[in-house]
Amino acid sequence: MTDRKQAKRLIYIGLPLIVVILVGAALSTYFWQMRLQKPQEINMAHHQMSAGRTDMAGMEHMESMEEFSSEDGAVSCASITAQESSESTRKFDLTGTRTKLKLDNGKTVDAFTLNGTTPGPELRVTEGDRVIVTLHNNDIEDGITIHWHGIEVPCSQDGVAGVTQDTVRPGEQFTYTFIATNPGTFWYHSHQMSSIQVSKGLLGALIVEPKKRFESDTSTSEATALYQQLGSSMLLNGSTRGLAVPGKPGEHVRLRLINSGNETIEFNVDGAPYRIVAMDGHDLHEPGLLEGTIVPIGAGQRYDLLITVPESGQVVVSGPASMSLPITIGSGSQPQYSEGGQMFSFVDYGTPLPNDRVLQVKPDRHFDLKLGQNLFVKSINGKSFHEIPPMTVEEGDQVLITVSNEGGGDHPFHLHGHTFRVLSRNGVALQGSPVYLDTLLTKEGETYELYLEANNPGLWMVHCHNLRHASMGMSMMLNYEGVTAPYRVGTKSGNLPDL
Ligand SMILES: [Cu+2]
Repeated sequence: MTDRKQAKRLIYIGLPLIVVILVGAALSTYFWQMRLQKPQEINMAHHQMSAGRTDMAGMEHMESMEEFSSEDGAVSCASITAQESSESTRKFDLTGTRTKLKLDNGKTVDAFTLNGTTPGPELRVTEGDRVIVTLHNNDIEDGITIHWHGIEVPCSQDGVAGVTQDTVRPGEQFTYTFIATNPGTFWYHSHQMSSIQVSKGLLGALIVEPKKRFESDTSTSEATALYQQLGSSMLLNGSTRGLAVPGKPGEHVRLRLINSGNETIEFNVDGAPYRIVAMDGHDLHEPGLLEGTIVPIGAGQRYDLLITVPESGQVVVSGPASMSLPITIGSGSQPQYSEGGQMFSFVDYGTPLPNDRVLQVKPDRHFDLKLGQNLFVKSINGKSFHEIPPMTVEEGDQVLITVSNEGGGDHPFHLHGHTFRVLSRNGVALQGSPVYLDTLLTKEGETYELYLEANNPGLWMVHCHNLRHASMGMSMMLNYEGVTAPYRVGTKSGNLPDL
């Protein structure tokens, strides 16, 4: 046989073989993912036991596994509720409904609304208030829940289907009670089939006003700007047309930017220098003036900007040109649009606190989380969904978590029930203001060290807030020893928090 003939034969036999192998591998991965994503029944408090795994990331206290397997003295998440308080009570009702929604650009979308709109109503309370929200489900078949993103609620009020409650079926209701302990910009959204239900509209802003204003807070007015992806449309406060914020020259406007979508949004601010006064609802210490700096806000994150309306005209805050949802503050002439600029970094923004006790803390437990991807799944330490062993802690632990983004795009790392402190980025300690977050935007190749105090016993989800990534496997648990889950995730209960 000539070489040519041989080569031809190789192609005829080899090529189809390779295609068959590749298709086979793809399909089996796909079905593996489906199986993982839709298990029949999983106990999120115990899943490392049923999986027979003890190879917890960085876990040094193996003896605790045995403790954990016995239920003696165990506490149910359902019994961990809000403390009594004499503070004032604020009550709200939210009703979820399926609808065909007509947007102000003429498009009609299949949406889920809360009280008839998406976003749902902005809930505004005061620091210390006892907040009572009754969620009703009109006709959303898969059931719905509400998670209070960034609020340190008691376990039973966290709104995660199959972990802290059952999904609320059509005709049913569920009442959430929590104390709004920390003033700031927060939001709420469904945590049943979150990647579907959030993109269909089950979300809204939650603003906790401070009881007493800090002297450093010089704002004279404020506005909320909630960005969301609804179907193929990008909305700002429910509109496709941008937002006009009134403001007289010299006024200090606190602009609460909320990114409820799945992608990072990079904001330009033109027309005046500004300060970033808070991130994820936590004020920064002595934030400096910024100009020509791009502000990247990851999915789930909130940034509060303080902008002084200039004498001559407007300030324009805008995302990428393709999004075309500008916020204009003040009247008068439009500023020139500046493209490019330096990316904002919190590593050296603001000033450190004089006596920062967190820097003296010696962590009791250390976890190492590598966010990445393999074939069709997004993974943490190479595993996906409930195959990822949980981080297990005890109340009172000082916990250090190292998070690395090893690929697959931006991963906004979100932790329920806690606020964490960012200690370092790529091995460099933060030099400016302390930064406390509930959602950390990680870019490919970055490594962060986070510190948290285990002070809120419960079962807490930890996941990427690109909810599509969460639905593809980048979702795990931070569990307290001795806390049990009375609910189950899976097709049997219909509780599918991250689908
Ligand atoms: Cu991600």
